[in-house]
Amino acid sequence: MKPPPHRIRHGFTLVEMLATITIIVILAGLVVAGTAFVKDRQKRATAEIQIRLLANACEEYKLDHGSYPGSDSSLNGDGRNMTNGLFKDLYWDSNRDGAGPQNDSEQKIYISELDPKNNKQGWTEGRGEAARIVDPWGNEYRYRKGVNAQSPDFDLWSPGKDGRTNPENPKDKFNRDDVRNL
Ligand SMILES: [Ca+2]
Repeated sequence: MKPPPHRIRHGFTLVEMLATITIIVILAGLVVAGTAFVKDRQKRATAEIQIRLLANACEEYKLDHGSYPGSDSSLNGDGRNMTNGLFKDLYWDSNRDGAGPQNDSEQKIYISELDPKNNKQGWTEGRGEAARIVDPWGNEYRYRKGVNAQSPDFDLWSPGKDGRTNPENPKDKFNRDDVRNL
């Protein structure tokens, strides 16, 4: 007499499948969140380095010209739309004759890495003399030449991941992720 056939289980039950899928989804979520966190940390570190490069160049510019880059209109304000002026003073055309770095023997280049054609830092946006300097999140750096005309200092910062900043109110929540020169 033949023994009764054993029931052989093939594959998973529905509950096992659902449990497995749930675990995979949770693990994938953790990986994505961790990767985003690491990328954000890297962007902050890059912004700190770029701000240091720009700030050092501003100091060098002041040694040569007696004042920091930018016109007096860069006093006060929220620091918006100032990086094209910085770009021109530090790379393109510090004596403002429009000739550009390649055509001007008197042009002093303060940061050669600002060359838009060799954008290894990924921080120039736009071509030629119209270029602006952007942070690792793609937002323009903010710059203002001190708090008032008597102040010899300057502010240079990134609005951070949220792209927003409020220099008039240091306690504003938008300032929490800003990256500043120290
Ligand atoms: Ca911010």
